[in-house]
Amino acid sequence: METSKVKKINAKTVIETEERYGAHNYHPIPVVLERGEGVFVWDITGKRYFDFLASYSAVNQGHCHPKIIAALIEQAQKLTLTSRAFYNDSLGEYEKYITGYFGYDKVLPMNTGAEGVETALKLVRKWAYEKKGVAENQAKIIVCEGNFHGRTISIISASTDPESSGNYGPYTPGFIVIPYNNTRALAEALKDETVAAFLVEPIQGEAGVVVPDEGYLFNCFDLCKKANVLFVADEIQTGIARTGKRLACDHEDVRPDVLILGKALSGGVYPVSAVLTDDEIMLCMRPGQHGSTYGGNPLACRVAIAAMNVVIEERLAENAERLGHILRKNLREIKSDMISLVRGKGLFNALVIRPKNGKTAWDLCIALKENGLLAKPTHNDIIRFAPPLVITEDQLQECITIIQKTFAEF
Ligand code: IF1
Repeated sequence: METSKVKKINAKTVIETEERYGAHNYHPIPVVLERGEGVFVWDITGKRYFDFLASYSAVNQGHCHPKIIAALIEQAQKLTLTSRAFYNDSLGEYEKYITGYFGYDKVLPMNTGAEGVETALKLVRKWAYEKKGVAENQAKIIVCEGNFHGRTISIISASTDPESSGNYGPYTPGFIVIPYNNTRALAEALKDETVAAFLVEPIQGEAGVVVPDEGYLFNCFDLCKKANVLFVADEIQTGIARTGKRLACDHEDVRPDVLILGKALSGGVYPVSAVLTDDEIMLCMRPGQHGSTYGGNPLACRVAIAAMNVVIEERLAENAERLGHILRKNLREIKSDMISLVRGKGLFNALVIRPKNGKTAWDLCIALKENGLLAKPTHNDIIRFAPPLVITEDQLQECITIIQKTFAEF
């Protein structure tokens, strides 16, 4: 019998092929992965790594979780896409499940996080004109310095990062930018009666896991309520147990008027995002006024239900809360003049790195990779540490040892 010729590729060939035929919109850590399971990934040489990025918190449930993969396979053999021109037997069940899980009247299903954010931007504008009475085309949306909400033209129009927005103009108008973690600045901006909403990350991810002061979210929500402005939480990265609670807003008992989810909503198996809100806002969109070919497809629905069940069954929020304290305590005990700050909540953490002898966060990530742990810097000097939430205490201890060893090498 013909044995399958397993053509062993090598990393150099893979990287060169991407270089030649792919857009250069990323600068990946030089490792070529071929398999993932739980907290582990393996490269094409068979070397095993702890994944301390978890695909930017999309793989909270661990790589290739068997229950999520089983749901994918079962549905994939039945019906993957109907478009919304017709009903199907999965969407209603998913809508009931996810609105019950997060406590909202309705959900608008989309695919990527950016599409979820764009949908929320459209919703709050429509609400402003049709419910709040803002004059047509005058609605404003307040955002924070250092925000990251995605890569579309309207979303980068709100960005303060030149790398995200440079040379992509002309930009979508109607955004007011205020400092993050500053309720006085929000109070001032809310004096503008044309403001529809305040869009905020409960913890700023791309900015480097910037955790605001205790009470910030609660105070912002209260100010918005008094100003008849919608509080919109982008929990695409902070949500779904990552910070040690169901949502990061839960730490302050804040119920966002509009909740945006993505990433781990599908456990890294399939693009699924969602906007959840109540009827007064959601029903401003009527048939034909928004949509998406793949939004709410049966495959996405079955995968998302399975992924969210795993979060509950495996108590991922509790695990993230408990292990996050252990991780930050140990990171803070590392004696290294390259670590200027450790911050985070749950298993959403970051190190702020002080370069030394020309060595940077990037060099540390290369050394971590050599020692069997994958992480990636953001903004040159910050290393995000965000493993899958299924990590055990023993595995975390192994990772802490790797991190300690790596800093000792510098
Ligand atoms: C990249 C960052 C993280 C997000 C929040 C919306 C989106 C994201 C809070 C959009 C996406 C991803 C995008 C990816 C890298 C990663 C990232 F560094 F870009 F900012 F995680 F911090 N809101 N974040 O974090 O969701 O459309 O990507 O599904 O663009 O490089 P998406």
